[in-house]
Amino acid sequence: TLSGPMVIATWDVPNATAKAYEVLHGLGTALDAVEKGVMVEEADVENQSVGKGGRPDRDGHVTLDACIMDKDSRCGAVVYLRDIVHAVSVARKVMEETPHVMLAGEGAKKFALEMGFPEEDLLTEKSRQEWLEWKKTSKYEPVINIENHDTIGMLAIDSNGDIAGACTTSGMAYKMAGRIGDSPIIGAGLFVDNEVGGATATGMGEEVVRTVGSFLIVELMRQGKSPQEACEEGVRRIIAKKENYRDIQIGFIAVNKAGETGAFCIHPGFSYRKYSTAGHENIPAASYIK
Ligand code: SD4
Repeated sequence: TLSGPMVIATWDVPNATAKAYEVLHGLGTALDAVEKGVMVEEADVENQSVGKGGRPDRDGHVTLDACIMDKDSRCGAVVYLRDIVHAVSVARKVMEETPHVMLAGEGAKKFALEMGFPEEDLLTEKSRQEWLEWKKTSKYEPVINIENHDTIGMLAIDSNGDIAGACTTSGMAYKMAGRIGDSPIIGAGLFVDNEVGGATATGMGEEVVRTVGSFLIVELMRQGKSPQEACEEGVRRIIAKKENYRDIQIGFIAVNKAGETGAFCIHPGFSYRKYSTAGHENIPAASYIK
């Protein structure tokens, strides 16, 4: 059974989980915790898979995807958002201030500016130089476990026992212009059902979308699987549908209403951060390929 608030996040992102836990510890909501938590990675230019400093698409544009979901199954998302650092906060505004769930591209940016978000160039010199280097061959070959941190998906349980989640990314490096991944798609990159638990994904988004990965995992937990068993089945489902699964990485994390957690991935190297009353730790995920 649950003993106090907790948060988990994809990859080893101690600053993000510490921020989220600070919110939870101050009796903040899970919704505030996941937003404030993932914002840390969005602002961190060293993380080249999220927010400012993210790797661009093949035309040199950084485009962000993000979503957020709360205890009442309210949700908001932005896709293909440019020039705004905190995509997750725009997603939250979509949830709270509009009759819609998802805004894209120009419309998402217009809305963000109306809401007072600052406009900013997201392409750092480092990411620009790497892109120019990539352009020499222009080969789209997503790298497995880039730098051991990537898209951030976060799930939190607050002191009321309520669950919320958020997911934010700059997507696959050098994607086609206009490409949207799993991360902003409710049910794919993130899903929360406050009666059951939550799940979120990282890795090759196309595969997560076509198996509706996070929704699948939450439904498996509803049927009685542990978070660990559910994450394993989520990965197995992808492997069953993908002949060359060895070429890709997928990582899932999940938490249930009792605060039990689980994680599973295709290739070794994926881990998740957990911050609870028991402490703050980086937990390596078991993998399908040993
Ligand atoms: C996407 N799932 O856009 C994200 C990106 C990611 O490893 O996690 N990359 O498909």
